[in-house]
Amino acid sequence: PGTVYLKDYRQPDYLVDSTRLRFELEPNATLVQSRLKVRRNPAAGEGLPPLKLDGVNLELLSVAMDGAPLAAADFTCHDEGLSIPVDRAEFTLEICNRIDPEGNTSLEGLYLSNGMYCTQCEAEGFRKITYYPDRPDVLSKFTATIIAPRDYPILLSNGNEVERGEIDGDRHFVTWEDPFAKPAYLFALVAGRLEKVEDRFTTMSGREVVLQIFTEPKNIHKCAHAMASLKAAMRWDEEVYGREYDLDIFMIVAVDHFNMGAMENKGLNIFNSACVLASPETATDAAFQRIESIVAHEYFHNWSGNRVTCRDWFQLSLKEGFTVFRDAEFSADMNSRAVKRIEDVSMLRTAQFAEDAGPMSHPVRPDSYMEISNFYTLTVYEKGAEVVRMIHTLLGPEGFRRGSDLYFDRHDGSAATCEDFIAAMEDANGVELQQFRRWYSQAGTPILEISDDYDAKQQRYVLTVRQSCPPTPGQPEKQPFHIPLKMGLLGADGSALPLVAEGSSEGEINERVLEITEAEQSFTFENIAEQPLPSLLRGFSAPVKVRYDYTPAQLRLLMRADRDAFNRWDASQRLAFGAMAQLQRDFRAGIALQLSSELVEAYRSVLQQEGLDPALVAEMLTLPSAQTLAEEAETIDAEAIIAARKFAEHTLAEALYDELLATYRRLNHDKPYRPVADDIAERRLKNTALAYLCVTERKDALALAEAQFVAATNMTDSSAALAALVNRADDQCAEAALQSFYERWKEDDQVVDLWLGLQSSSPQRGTLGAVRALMLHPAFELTNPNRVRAVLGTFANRNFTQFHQPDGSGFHFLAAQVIALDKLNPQIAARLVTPLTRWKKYRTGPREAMHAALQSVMASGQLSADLYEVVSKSLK
Ligand code: DPP
Ligand code: ZN
Repeated sequence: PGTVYLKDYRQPDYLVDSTRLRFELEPNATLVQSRLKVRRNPAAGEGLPPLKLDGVNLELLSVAMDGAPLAAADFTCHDEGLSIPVDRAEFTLEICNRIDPEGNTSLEGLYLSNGMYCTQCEAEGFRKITYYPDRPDVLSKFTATIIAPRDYPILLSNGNEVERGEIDGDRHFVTWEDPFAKPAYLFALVAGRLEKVEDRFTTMSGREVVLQIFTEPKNIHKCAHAMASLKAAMRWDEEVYGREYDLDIFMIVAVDHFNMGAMENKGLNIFNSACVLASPETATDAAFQRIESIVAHEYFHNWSGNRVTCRDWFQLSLKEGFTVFRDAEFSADMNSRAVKRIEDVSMLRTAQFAEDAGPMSHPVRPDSYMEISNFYTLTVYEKGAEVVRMIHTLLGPEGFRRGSDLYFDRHDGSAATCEDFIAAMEDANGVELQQFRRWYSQAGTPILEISDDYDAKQQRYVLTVRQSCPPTPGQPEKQPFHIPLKMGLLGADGSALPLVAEGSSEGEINERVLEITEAEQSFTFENIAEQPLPSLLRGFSAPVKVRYDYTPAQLRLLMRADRDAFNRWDASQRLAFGAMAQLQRDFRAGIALQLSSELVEAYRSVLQQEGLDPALVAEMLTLPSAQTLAEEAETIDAEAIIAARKFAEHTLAEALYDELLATYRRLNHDKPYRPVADDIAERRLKNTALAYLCVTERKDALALAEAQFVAATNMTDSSAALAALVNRADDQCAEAALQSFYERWKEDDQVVDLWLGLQSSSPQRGTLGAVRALMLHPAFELTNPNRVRAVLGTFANRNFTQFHQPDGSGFHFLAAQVIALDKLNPQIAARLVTPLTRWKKYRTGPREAMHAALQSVMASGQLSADLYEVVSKSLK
């Protein structure tokens, strides 16, 4: 496969003013007809170059220009599309082709999912439907007529329904017209036997919008939460960004077979069932919150993505980073802000930092790709959102809003770049963000090494910050970043010290954003009456690593007293990190393990401290995951990480048993289920306590889990109890619980996914055997990405203990599955191989075994472009 470079971007030679599509749906032979009004792009240069259309896996039937059929000799048809000679500046092109939705297991283009037709066109799926300039900077007005047998009563596409009727007795049709010009990746079509729930929303200008959610009939009772989330998101976008919805109808469809979480097609969002369907009996708190954020995310794309789209796929973060930032702020406003931030940062630090340090490391705006699907990454999404958040921090909320207003105004109805976004932020605020742009072009996680000096006599405190960034593929040297470092200073009693920068005339302030722009920089604070304790990078104000030598006592003070809830949690993580690092060293040195008493006592204080948000307590009591420890390690010693973590968990559980039990009892009350922040927080702490109690494998602890499992009336409590049993109880007891759970829920796809994932994530010996058995279970399908993620994704990414078995069996098992999957669904195969790509960071032993597993994938035959890119870059 070839490589595409950002530097090679050229404007499209031709524009498509309108696109008329006609589909005759048949499972193996769907007929697609298109009529395109094509015009030479005046901005693209002189002359009339050939018209190039993308097309993959299509059976071409005919092409006509201005009504005249073209003979095969009049144009070129190859594996990736058509090239048609052109002799006029404007013309109508008519194309007819055939496709096979049933045979399409890649889930890109038009395919069948449980008998329902649906589409996924981002990024380059439209070319699997018909020949077209499949690039985001070609915007066109679409009309689509869908013809289907009448046992597909629901026929949907983007925009407004304009016509419907009967055809030859047993078929019917519906025509949809989208008044907004859009690129092909936002096109959508759905056909099936679906039911809907309907609601209404009145926009801020008083227009009424019909809201509809479509599902298979069996899931119709699971739409209420998504509907409520949608309405909340619509209101929020009006209030916070001044953005109003623009069509008269907004539709969501739930689909079982889906590669992504969801897709923001104009007016017709298509969702992975798992990201839209929920009921208290079947969905966990985490699922409720995920649905709220994804429904909002896709809705927010209507402005940040659809009204203003991307010029080319290198600009993907323009819409994704910005929209993730928008949905994160929405979720923070709907729930606990601190906890949302902690969850996002945990994920970023664990998975995005690892990506940024691995062979696929790329800037937020990549310079090149072989297969764009591989760049729907944590870097583009999550780090991209952090970059937008830093702009928000630097400009403040009002300044940021001025910038976003200008951005939407300037670029509405067009395709923009990351550069356009920053320029709008600059112009709206009269500031200059030249150096800040490096966040878009330089890969890697910057490191801040911070030291300080206090002069008691002068009452002067100096903070010195040195920044660096490790080399990444193709970028050996980095220029300094522009980094907002939010910080404060604490006195010995934990009080906030007033900060006055050198020469400042500001009044008393307790928090500052230091702007780091140089490789080394010092900041001086005057009139500091005592030796201060710095609270650094509050709220995780930049996606960087901070190195500062805190003592355990200082960390405990921050945990107890910092005003910034995020940094209280972060201090708990640093303390745990230190303790676990010591355990890992001792394990390797063959010294008997002993857990730092500072950590035990810090956790005890957290459990005893009154008035804390229970969700924050739960987060503070959660040890850094094995994956997080691995990311932080210079060389990953999986065995030592597993041993250290296991020992720390056991020691904490035993030492704090009474406090944990008291916490559990206090929170284990019957309350009608509501997925609201306060209740979610209580359940989270209760179930964290239960998991710890069960780590001891004491009979009375396991009895609590069994009792909760039997009594639970919501999926959060039920699955937490089941997980505690599966992870800790003897096989018989766990098996019985798993069986009864499956019997009860086997008809429910979302619960079955959860059931599969619970088993794949168990750290118990023998899980690989269990995973193999699960793949033979009737519920498992290799063609269903949710099943693959539940069983294989969970095993490889969330079961550090079993995946890293010293004999390498986990690695070879994963390689074999990736090879099989690549034949069916390349996108998912390329995702699944990720854990093996980190082989270079491992200690010798696992390192060679992972490398061999990866080589076996490479040697297995013809790989898809998706998988080839990831594997070949990782073997380099
Ligand atoms: N559907 C994916 C998302 O919303 C890609 N646009 O992030
Ligand atoms: Zn998105």
